[in-house]
Amino acid sequence: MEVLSELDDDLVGWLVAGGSAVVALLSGLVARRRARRRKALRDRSVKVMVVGLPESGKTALLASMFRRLAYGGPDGVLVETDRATTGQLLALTRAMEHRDEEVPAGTLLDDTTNYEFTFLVTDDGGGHVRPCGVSYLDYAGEHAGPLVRPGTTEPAPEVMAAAARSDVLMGILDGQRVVRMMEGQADEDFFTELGDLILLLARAPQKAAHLIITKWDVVHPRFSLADVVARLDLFPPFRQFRGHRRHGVLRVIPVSSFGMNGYLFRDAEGVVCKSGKPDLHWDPYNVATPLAFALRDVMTGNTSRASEGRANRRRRVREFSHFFVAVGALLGMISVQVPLLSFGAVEFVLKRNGLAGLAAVADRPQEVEDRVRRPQQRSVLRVLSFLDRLTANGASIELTQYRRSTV
Ligand SMILES: Nc1nc2c(ncn2[C@@H]2O[C@H](COP(=O)(O)OP(=O)(O)OP(=O)(O)O)[C@@H](O)[C@H]2O)c(=O)[nH]1
Ligand SMILES: [Mg+2]
Repeated sequence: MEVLSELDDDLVGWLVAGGSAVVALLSGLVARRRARRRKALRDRSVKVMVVGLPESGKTALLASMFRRLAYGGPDGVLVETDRATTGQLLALTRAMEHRDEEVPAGTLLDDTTNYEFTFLVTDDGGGHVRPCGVSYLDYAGEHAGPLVRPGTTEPAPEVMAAAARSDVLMGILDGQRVVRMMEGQADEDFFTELGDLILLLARAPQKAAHLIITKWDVVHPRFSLADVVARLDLFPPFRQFRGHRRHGVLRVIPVSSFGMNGYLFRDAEGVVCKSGKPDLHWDPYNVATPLAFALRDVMTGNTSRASEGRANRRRRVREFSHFFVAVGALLGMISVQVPLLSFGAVEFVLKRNGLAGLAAVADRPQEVEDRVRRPQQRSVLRVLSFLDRLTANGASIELTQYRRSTV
């Protein structure tokens, strides 16, 4: 009997130890699963990558976008960054604005910077919510050459990585070179580089793509956007690219960081000058439109992909923009499923009517806002409505529409 009871004690001890090991293992797995779920839903930031050669106007555009979006407006939405980054951006805007300063110089090869912008929304009760953001990489245009033309030298790894993870690719066409193209004097490399850029955009069908024409102040006095698109359309790679079947939208957007009012201009020698007229101020043109379309197009493009096949099929989260998944889940239109074991894929399922809701969020966020209650949900919709208004007032041509109207 004694032997038996000793055995029993051992057995009980062993079972207890084994049991608590199982409990510890399970609770570890559950904790890891929670962390994976949080991670899958945390990234509510749209990643934007501009692709432009040296001198094409990337840094001036960054400064102008910040200027346009940082001061807020009637929607109660503005963008903010941390103190150090705000300091860097204010140095750039001051250089554009101040009569005694020179516009920003070219970005140095090692000065690649990722700018993280957060939307700050003042809610109805006067509180502040930070529902989502945008990241934007600024880098020396020298990296863009090897990025668009593989096989030469390698671009910096951080530039390569940013291009791979971006949700939106914005190819930059330098307005000054566009004018020469329109005059029939495009330089030797113009169409080769344009072809390379288009190829890069074409190879990334999962991303939203825009072509931005910078320095519109030098183009517009002589040529309209329709003129420029009609000319680009004579270039076969461009024509093929815009006719390519895609989920995302494809736009051409003109911007001018100098603005159209003549405050900033180049003199006959090509030196950048600032007007001495006291009532003229730096007033960039259409510079927030690319960013506004970026968020909207990410939502629209991903919604269209999610609608493929049966509505309630499981999809892998990583195949969609993190922003789209996180916003869809926040608004209750998607449910995110995380397996207990860490090697299983994180998936999402569109909820009943989720697709209609997501489509409405992409196209008419205001309509969805009436239905949601939580401040986080309302504020993300407030940002989308704000950007919607920006796009409605901005200049652009959607190329799929263009094809329909001209065929
Ligand atoms: N007319 C006109 N010139 C512009 C505009 N934006 C930029 N520029 C000029 O174009 C030149 C290049 O602008 P940046 O913004 O430095 O170009 P970038 O693409 O950042 O160049 P890198 O940093 O060298 O790759 C500068 O001399 C600017 O003054 C614009 O909207 N209109
Ligand atoms: Mg630069």
